Amino acid sequence: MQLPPSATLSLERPSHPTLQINHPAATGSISLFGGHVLEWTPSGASHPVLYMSPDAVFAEEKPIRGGIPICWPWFGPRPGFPSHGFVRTLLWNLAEVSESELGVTCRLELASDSSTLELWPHPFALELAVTMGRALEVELHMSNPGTAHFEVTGALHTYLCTGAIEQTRVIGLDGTVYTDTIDGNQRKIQTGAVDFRGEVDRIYHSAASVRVEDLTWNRVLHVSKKNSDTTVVWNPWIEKSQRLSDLPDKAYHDFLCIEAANAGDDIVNLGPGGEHMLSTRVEIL
Ligand code: TA6
Repeated sequence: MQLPPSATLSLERPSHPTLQINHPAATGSISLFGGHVLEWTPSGASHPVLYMSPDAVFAEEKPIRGGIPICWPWFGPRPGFPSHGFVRTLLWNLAEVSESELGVTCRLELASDSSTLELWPHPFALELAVTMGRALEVELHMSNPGTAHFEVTGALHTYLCTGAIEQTRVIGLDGTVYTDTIDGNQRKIQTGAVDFRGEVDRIYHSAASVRVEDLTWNRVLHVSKKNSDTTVVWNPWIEKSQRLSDLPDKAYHDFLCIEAANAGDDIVNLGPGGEHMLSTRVEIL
């Protein structure tokens, strides 16, 4: 495939062919393994926007800890099956890379095959469209080429860098009902900004965009989305950071996840020929 001047394909990790983007508007990288946006930093930014664990494992079968994992065709744990589905540990095809003065757009594709049908008995076709420029836009297009309907949940599980989680808060969810997955899945109502004084793992029932205010780096991120009625906010805090082998013990301090999701009862039902697009957009204000 002919790549534009701002894109190169690195085979430094043979199992994870990686598109390196170096454009006047932004730098970044996308792994074909997992269809996984690894890095994105707009020009002039003082710090990267996406967090990547220094202990992330780049091996087949292992999800990458950081960037934007694609959770599909289910969000969350499923006994006997991989957590967050299986597409984040499959090799996607690079379909197209184009660039303009505004940035670079990459399209990756993944379709069902005999191995996926053993895991999940439905034909599917996915396309991931990633645009890296002054903003980061990620669209997951999903379609049902089969003859029977299917239901999916999923998320664009975005890891965002912070200068200090204790000095970071999320604005835009005040008054929103959320499911607190670390407190018996109780439904609660958010009061004011979301701040972090312990593990946070919540499914907010909201279609709204949010602002992530980072007082340490004096930076505000705007995170918006389309076709998503649930936003997952996660920080593992101390104990879970220590428990996750692909996260340094103190990594909780350095990131939070703001995930554009179709999770919980925000289920997507696709009939034969049906399509759905879930997207997220991140920008430094
Ligand atoms: O982001 C919410 C969540 O479901 C958390 O419960 C935590 O498990 C996180 O995803 C990471 O999941 P992973 O399977 O990537 O370790």
